[in-house]
Amino acid sequence: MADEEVVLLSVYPSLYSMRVRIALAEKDIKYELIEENLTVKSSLLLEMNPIHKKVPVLIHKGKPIVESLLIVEYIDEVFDPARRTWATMGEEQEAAKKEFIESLKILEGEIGDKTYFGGETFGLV
Ligand SMILES: N[C@@H](CCC(=O)N[C@@H](CS)C(=O)NCC(=O)O)C(=O)O
Repeated sequence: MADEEVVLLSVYPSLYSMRVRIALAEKDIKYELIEENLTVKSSLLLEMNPIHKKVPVLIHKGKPIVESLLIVEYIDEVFDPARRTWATMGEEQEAAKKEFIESLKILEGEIGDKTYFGGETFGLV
């Protein structure tokens, strides 16, 4: 599964960290949460975010992603079932296909007879 080896360096009152935790929860991604103490930063935090030394840091398969907005974008792209339908093989790919088809059914149900999600004209939605 793509959610193997996901670690989040976080700190409780940080809204930036919460943003990432919400994205992980929405995608139902299992991860290890490591709560940092920002007065005594861990060697892992300093290694994974050596320039800014800030949380949140998402570590996926040993590689760090920093900046909460970029992390959320990364989560959306990498853990999207559409990507996993071509980026994986075997059982994981089959599971991704099923998940993707279920997502499309939800979208089809929502769009109904409209031409676009936002109505009859093309727009941001
Ligand atoms: N732009 C960053 C901001 C991250 C940030 O400011 N994190 C704070 C906690 S809320 C931090 O780690 N501060 C430690 C420090 O400044 O030394 C993001 O969106 O991830």
